[in-house]
Amino acid sequence: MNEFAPTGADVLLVVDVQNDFLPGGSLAVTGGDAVIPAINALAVRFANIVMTQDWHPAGHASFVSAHPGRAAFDTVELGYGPQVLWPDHCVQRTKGARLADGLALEKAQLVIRKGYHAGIDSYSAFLEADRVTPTGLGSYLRERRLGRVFLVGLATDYCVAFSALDSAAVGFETLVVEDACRAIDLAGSLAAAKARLSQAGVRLIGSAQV
Ligand code: VGL
Ligand code: ZN
Repeated sequence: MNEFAPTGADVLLVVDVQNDFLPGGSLAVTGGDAVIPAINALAVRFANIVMTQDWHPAGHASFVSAHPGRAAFDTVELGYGPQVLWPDHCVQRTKGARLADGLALEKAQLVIRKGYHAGIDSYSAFLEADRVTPTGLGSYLRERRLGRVFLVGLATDYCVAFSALDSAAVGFETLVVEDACRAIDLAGSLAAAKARLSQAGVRLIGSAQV
């Protein structure tokens, strides 16, 4: 029996597969659309699917437009620590914030929205960037007795990596399906994220292994 074959206690966590992160979007991830068929193929294997949706109010603190004089991808200090300034993206109720049309995820049971506090970003599906405000996902998974967390989506080095690190930190066995993710890769962020994931015991696997 393949050790990575999903069981009824496993969950596929589909991170931020939204129009703004796809080619043509305001924060397009190179090759971002390639994750869609990979995720659809994986989804067939899972009984439990949860999705996340980056969901910012206009004027969000992570938006470069909220910091006159700064450039996109600069880092500034906010109350909770360093924050990369992103092009405005995933604004609530815009087309860019919508989940990608090509996802065949009618089985998904929960959509966790994150980043909706105007002054706090949230790369992680579990914990906002202040590192104390929970999204509720950890309790949801525990109450449903879901154990292993398989992550896919966008972007490998930001929302997927931060979600995977927090998943492992709260005690879930955690796996990232690498070929069903794509990275932003800002100043070495992909290599740094992969090192942190390995250090935290998160397994990096391929979808052919699942
Ligand atoms: C993300 C930057 C800003 C992501 C979200 O989904 O990885 N990255 N907001
Ligand atoms: Zn965001």
